Amino acid sequence: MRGIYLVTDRALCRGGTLLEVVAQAVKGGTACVQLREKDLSTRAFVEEALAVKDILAPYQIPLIINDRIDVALAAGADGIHIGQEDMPYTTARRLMGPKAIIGLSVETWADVEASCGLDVDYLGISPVFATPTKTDTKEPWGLEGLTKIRAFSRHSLVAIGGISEANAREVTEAGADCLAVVSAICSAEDPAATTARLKDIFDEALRRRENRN
Ligand code: TZP
Ligand code: MG
Repeated sequence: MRGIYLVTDRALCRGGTLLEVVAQAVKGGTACVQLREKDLSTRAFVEEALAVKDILAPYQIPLIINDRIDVALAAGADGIHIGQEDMPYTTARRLMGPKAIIGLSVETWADVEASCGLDVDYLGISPVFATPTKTDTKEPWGLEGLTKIRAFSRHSLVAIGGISEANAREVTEAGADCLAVVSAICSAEDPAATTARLKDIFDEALRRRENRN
């Protein structure tokens, strides 16, 4: 999985409803969508996940559910994203099965080391930059931290936190396989155009990175 990774936040959706923002991000070329709902009822979350799955399925874009394995299973999502205080990885893998995509946030170097022996599908590098979208974060990794993790880890890296068109190139050059974005897409006036521009920046920077290596 490589490219732009939309993480939703319904409160930040300005250019339309959450479903409209997802559809726009698909039009713009997002590679993945994660539904992240902290306040929705279980029933509404499952309904939303099914509706988003209908939008993504024709394009084979994976649907990831943040934290809620019950919702992921109920909706037949492609995977889940877990943090350090969510379900332990091995339990999540047992519940989700061998084919599921499972992403794990790493917030400290100890988290990175502990992830070495896990067959997670990607690490969420959280946060790369400080962001008003999530304030209960640990110290941002910065580009230096991301570079260090890239050199150390065999896993795919999904960078998250404060990513926008202004820094997408350097985050990609530092080693991100995906740029996970909340506000830059959800709050954009034109989420499709913003996604497409982020994707262009990512693709170009990835080409450069691969030529360099
Ligand atoms: N996890 C770490 S930072 C973050 C999450 C969910 C929020 C990122 O939001 P934004 O608006 O892309 O900075
Ligand atoms: Mg979580």
